[in-house]
Formats: sequence, C-alpha cells, structure tokens
Amino acid sequence: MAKSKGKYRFSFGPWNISEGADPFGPEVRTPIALAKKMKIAKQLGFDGMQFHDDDAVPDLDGKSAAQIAKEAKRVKKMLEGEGLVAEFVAPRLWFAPQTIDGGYTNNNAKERQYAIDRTKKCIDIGSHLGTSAMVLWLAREGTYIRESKNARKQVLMIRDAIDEFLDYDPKVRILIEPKPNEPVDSAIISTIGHAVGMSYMTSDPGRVGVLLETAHSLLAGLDPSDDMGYALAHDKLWSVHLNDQGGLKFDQDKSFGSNNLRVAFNQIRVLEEYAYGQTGEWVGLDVKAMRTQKQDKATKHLSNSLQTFKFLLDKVVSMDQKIVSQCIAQRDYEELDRYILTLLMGKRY
Ligand code: XLS
Ligand code: MG
Repeated sequence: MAKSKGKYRFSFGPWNISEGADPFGPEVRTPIALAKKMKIAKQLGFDGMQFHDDDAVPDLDGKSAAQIAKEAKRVKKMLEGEGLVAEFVAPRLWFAPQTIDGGYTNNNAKERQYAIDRTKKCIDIGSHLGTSAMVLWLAREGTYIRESKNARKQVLMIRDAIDEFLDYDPKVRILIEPKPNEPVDSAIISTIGHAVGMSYMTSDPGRVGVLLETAHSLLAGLDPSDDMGYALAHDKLWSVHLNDQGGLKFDQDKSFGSNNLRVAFNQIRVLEEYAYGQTGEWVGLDVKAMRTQKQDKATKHLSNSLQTFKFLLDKVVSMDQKIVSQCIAQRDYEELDRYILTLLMGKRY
C-alpha cells in the first residue's frame, strides 16, 4: 500500500471558529479576529487556511479592484507572517440580496450577472492570496419549488458560468463542493457524481475537480469513502472537508469521527491507499464547535478532529494486509468485519 503518512497538510476556514449562532438563537461567543485565527491555526498544527472571498476582503461588493488587491495582499502578508498559505478562496454566493434566488441559476438576469461578477472578484482575490484554487459551494443553485426552475437549463447555466471563469483566468482551478440540500430544498449539483459529471461538460475538464465534504455525502445517504473512491477514479479529488454528521438532519459539521468512527476510518483508508495529498491536495476540517462550548475552549473541535485523523491514520497504517487479503480470498467478510472492529477498539486480534 502506498504510504502517504506524514505528508498530509491540514487547513480550515475562519468560519470554523464561529460564534455559535443557529437558526433559533443568536451568537453565544464573541468574534475572534482573522489575525488571531491564523495564530490559532498555526498553534494547533495546521498548515493553511481556506477563505470565503469576503473573509479576506470584507464588504467586497462596494470596493474597487485596486482596494480589493490591496486588502487581499495584506492578508497574504499576514499568512506569510504565521508561516501559513491559502488553500482556496470560495465566493460567498448565498448571502447578498441578489442571490436570494440563486447565483448562476437565478431567474433574474441582473442577479445572475452579480453572481458572475462576484465570482470573478473571488478569482482575483485567490491570485492575490497566492492560490489558483477556487471552491464553488453551489449553495442556492437549486430550488425550493420544482416548477420555478428548469433542471436541464440550470445545469447548462452552471456549465456556462464555469466556462466563463475558466476563460477569465487561465490559471484558475475550480473545485465543485456538492451538497444535496440546505439552504435550498434540492440542489441541482447534489452529489460528487453530479459534480464530476459537470466537470466533463466544461471547456477545460482538466481544471475542474471536486471537494468532498463528509457530511454532504452522508446527507445524500451515501458513504463518503465511496464518494472519495469515485472522485479518485476520475483523478478529481482535489480537496476534502472532513467532519461528521448524525444522520439526515441539518448540516451539523460535527468533529471528524465523533459520530461514526468506522466511517471516518474508511475515509482515511481510501485517502491513504491512493496516496492522497502527495500531489499537494489538502485535508480540510470543516467542523464547528458545539453551541454549548465556552469562549476560551471553542477550538477543541479543530484540535480533536486533527488528533482523530492522526490516530485513525495510525490504525490504517497498522492494518494487517495479510489478514485482510486472507479474509477476502476466503470470502469470510464476517471475519474481516471482526478484524476491523477489533483493530478500531484497540484489542488484540
Ligand atoms: C457549507 C460549506 C462551506 C464551504 C465553503 O456547508 O461546506 O463551508 O466548504 O464555501
Ligand atoms: Mg465544506
């Protein structure tokens, strides 16, 4: 088995240290400045940070290209000062009044244009931050009501938008992050299969890949490690957002492995088997602290997730391949099941 142990690079985004608001209650912790979040990232053993466009350049809609460049370059300096790099930038296309009915698939031409222009600004921010990777979480590209949008047309609108971005910057690489639901009832690019399919429809499939988030696969009723395998078979797994999820509920962003250790183990097993990370792919931890967590202890979800990753990596690496192969050869999957559970429980087999 190819071993990429020790080669993994870890990242998270400023939104992963949050104030704890949910749809039913306000913030319960005070905001932490970006500079402090970078320090925390370094202290906790992370190598990079992810950004939404306005994490790097707040209120960017009202700013000129020169102002955007100046502020983004300042953030790059801050990163450098901490010995960090930017993994990607993602346009926040779900917040502004213009994106209430979606971005690239909005039924209003002017509002669609806003989404396109905003994304181009995001691409510029990425190059100022020193990353060519742009993540597209297509949050509102879908509908609450089937009859309001034409599904076939929406797919082509997303393709056309991506083509425009590929054309706008010949260096940009686009990572589609699919999610089946939330905030819209049904998303048009809802799974990794949809995202990979979309990549082949674009003008330059070699520059369009995917970011897989554990919880988003689980919310589609799928196994994240199988989804990883699917994207890996297409050489399109360019980033991951590891976290966890307690069944088909709202997007919980629980600490990695906290709900289902075996599902977490299998994700690392697949990544490790295919030497993920050896060509620069990152391991992002898209986790959130519980709302109950107090101010001074609200980064444990990050350190815990990182530690769980490392502990599970040890399990993956110490798996006895002979036992696994024997069980497979004998079609004794009950025995294989026992072996894996024994390994995970840290008992003698
Ligand atoms: C939200 C998404 C978001 C992306 C970046 O559910 O996971 O955090 O990762 O836009
Ligand atoms: Mg994510």
